[in-house]
Amino acid sequence: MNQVVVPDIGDFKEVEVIEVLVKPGDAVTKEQSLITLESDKATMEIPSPAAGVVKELRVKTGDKVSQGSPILLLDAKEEAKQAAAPAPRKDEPKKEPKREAPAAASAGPGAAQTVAVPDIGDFKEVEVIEVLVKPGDRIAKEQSLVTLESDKATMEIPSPAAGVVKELKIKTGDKVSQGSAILVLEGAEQRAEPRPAPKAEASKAPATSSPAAAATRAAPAPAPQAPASAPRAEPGAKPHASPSVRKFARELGVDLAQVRGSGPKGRILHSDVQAFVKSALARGPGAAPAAKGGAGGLPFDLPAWPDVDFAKFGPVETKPLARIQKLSGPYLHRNWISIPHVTQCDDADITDLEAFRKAQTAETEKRGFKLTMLAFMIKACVTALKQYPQFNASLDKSGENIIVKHYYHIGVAVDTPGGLVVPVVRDADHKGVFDLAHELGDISKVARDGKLKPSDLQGGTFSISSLGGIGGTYFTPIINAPEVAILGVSRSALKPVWTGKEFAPRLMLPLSLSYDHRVIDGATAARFTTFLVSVLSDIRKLIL
Ligand code: CAO
Repeated sequence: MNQVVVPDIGDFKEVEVIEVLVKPGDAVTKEQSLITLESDKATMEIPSPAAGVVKELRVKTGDKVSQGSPILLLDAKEEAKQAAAPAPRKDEPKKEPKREAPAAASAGPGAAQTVAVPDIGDFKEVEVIEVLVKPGDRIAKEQSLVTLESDKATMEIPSPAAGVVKELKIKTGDKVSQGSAILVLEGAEQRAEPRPAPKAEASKAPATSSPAAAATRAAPAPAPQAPASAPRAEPGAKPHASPSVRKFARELGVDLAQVRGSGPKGRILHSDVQAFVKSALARGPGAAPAAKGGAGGLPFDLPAWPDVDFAKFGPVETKPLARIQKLSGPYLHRNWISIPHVTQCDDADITDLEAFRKAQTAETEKRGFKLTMLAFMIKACVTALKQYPQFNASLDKSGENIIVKHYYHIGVAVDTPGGLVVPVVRDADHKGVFDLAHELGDISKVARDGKLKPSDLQGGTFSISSLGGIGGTYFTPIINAPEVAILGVSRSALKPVWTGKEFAPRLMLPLSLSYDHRVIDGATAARFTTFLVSVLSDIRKLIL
């Protein structure tokens, strides 16, 4: 069992633990980050000196640690132990001489001096991720000049003196090592003073008290430390995140400036980046890379969702969404935002159909079910789908082919106390209007009782959403992907209709057909609704 301790972290003492990245029972690999430390100039992840299993944590978030402070107990793997013993740190001899602050090439007040990268421990060829000053800037001593980042540490390099930036010698993306020139500083008021060297024994200190640990590199000795009061180059402008979180964000293309940090002092945690990506995906393809076959990205970022404290304006109450709303919300949102919807509206003259339906009601009531308009709608839709098969289809995953289905499973939106559900009436083309009415009655009861099985909701080829029993005229139903169209049915009303000779009172049924414009052209949609209207207006066509 090895006790892993904080290795040589240069001049840093009493540095805050801002994240503990492992927990007891975790199997860790060699070099895996264990904790993140942060001072005002550097963020460092302390890597594991060996592979093994975490037995016990010896630190928690908020603790202050220095070199030698225990981090955790590690049950190191055998091979790690063997690899361990001899090697002292590679740069050990180099660390013996006194470490100096960023070097000044020339001395004397007022003279121009070249500021170079100071001793940054083991790090070589470290990427410049931000240049925090520009030529002409008047800077204070200890003001941060550039930010360097490796996969384990982010470091800001402070200015060794006050002065005016004459010339930059590096740019973002450059790779630098100790001694690389950063900039030329003019009118420097004082020469940089040598910084105290790390104690000789400090540079030899193993990262753990076990031999295994000695083999691993210590965490970087970060840039010379500024006093706590030192001004930051751009106060508050830089998002606070550890190197691994920055790397994670970079891999996902996330701009950390847009991420809200939930860690101490607003620090952005791994989970914050995950939550940001999740919400960006839920917001749709404009906010995150689109899935293949999706609508593609927008050329701009959507603004963040407003975070309003409503209680400031009046009394409020917070209630959770219903379970079905929580489940279906993201799908509705995805469908709405990723399918280019167009809604084609029309009115069907159902005067004769309604008379026929009413004439049958006595008979069907005797048989124990209600003959609703919806049963006729299903029948009429199947007839129209057969005439226009592209409405009974889906786009394949590539988005390049249409899969036309030769079965007719019609989804029917049902309003239940728990939320909206869409059970599917299977093989509607093989069923008569009475059968459909019977089945509709049964399935909407099962839905309202919350007893639908997952299979009752699957396999739909086209959907109908009827608000006719409630009211309203037209609306825009959301396509139930991967279907490509949905018919909205509103409340019928008696309207004066011109017959060619006179206005006659006719019962008109408002229809709203939403269709996926990637698959269906506007002209085809208008033909579909015109055909549907003609079928509903002349019930003889239903049996054709
Ligand atoms: N025009 C005029 N009256 C209509 C009508 C229409 N288009 N459709 C139904 N009605 C009448 C019925 O005749 C019935 O009248 P009576 O009580 O006098 O017989 C009454 O409205 C209620 O009908 P219903 O709702 O019981 O039956 P239905 O077959 O029309 O609908 C169902 C069944 C399950 C679709 C329906 O109950 C329902 O849940 N609708 C809501 C669907 C929904 O929420 N869609 C929105 C999706 S988008 O959020």
